[in-house]
Amino acid sequence: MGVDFGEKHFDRELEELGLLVQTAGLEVCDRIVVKRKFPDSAFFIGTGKVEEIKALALGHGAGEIIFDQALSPAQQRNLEREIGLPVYDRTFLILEIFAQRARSHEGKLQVELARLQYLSTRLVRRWSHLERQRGGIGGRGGPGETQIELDRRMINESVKRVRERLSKLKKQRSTQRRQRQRNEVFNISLVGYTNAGKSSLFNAMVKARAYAADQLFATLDTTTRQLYLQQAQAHVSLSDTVGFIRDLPHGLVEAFQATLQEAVDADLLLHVVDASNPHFPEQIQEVTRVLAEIGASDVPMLLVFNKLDRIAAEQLPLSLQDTMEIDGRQIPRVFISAHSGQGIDTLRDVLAQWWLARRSSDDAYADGQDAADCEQEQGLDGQV
Ligand SMILES: Nc1nc2c(ncn2[C@@H]2O[C@H](COP(=O)(O)OP(=O)(O)OP(=O)(O)O)[C@@H](O)[C@H]2O)c(=O)[nH]1
Ligand SMILES: [Mg+2]
Repeated sequence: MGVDFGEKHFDRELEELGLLVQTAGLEVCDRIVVKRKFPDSAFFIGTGKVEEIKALALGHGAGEIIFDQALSPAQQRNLEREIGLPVYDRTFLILEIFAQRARSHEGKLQVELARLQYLSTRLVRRWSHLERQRGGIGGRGGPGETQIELDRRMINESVKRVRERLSKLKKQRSTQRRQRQRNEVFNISLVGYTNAGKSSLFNAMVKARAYAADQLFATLDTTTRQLYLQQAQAHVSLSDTVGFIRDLPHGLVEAFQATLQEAVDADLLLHVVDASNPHFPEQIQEVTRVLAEIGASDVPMLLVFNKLDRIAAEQLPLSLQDTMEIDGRQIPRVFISAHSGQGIDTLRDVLAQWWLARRSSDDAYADGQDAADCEQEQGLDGQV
């Protein structure tokens, strides 16, 4: 179910929502798109449409209704009551997928935290009918309210516990990261919209076998491998990370802070883009936005336009290496295909050049520091 509010980048075919649904292990039996000027406060859509959906769902024997947009707890509840089926929104679906996919201890904790937070915002109003039904009898604090209080407290306690465990893991992670920094290894992080081909590129570059699949959020945990740059005769570390998506639930961004921290601390971001996806400009914007949100806007970036093999001949770029402007910055760009391997050698060359330039600027900086220290010492000596 998609509601078109006339926004520029509305996904009319509900393609991405369909992929999310499949990734969650469900099947799409129908797709409905309606136009509205603004959301109805009670039902999000008009009541006529609600009836129509109800009839359609019955005809298909559908098990649930999923909205592409975020519903308020009240809208969700009203729709469920009218249609007689569970009604979910995109946020819930994304959380569900993350819960199914999480493998590592840390990943599971992060998802749990995000789900608890999502739940706690719904809880009060979910239970409000109880509050109204029974709460009035004995004045304030009827059974409904007590139930809410109890559930609330339980959730808050769980949130606290999970947070504590996560912060321990975060410390371990930062120790590992410091170790890498001490070893003076440059860190390169793959970032990008989900399904762009980050894991495929990772596998192609380091001959690893990270899970790559035509699913959204195939990767949830960070994997790091050594990457040898022949031209620079140096090793760097390359990390494959979780993908981003439009309207990434805020709770998830917060919960995945530790995983996303990898990007913030990287020396270079390889922003992988699915160049064959017609929505790629919006996807780039979304990734840039999340990077800003987590504080990674200042990390140097290289755009990697992937899936070159799927671009029609007449749309192929003139040059496989150029720059692209994002938010007023000229970002170097390389076109590749993680599948056919085209452009990967060029990417390696670009990385080696980056490494050499970075190394020499670091050396210059270090020399500068030495000189400054020297001067300072001399100055001090002079004073003494
Ligand atoms: N045609 C083509 N398909 C590709 C290419 N690179 C990746 N794919 C496909 O795109 C899909 C997603 O690839 P992944 O490597 O899992 O993408 P990802 O960015 O790691 O995705 P998430 O981990 O889900 O965020 C898979 O079906 C890949 O086989 C490419 O160069 N060409
Ligand atoms: Mg992946």
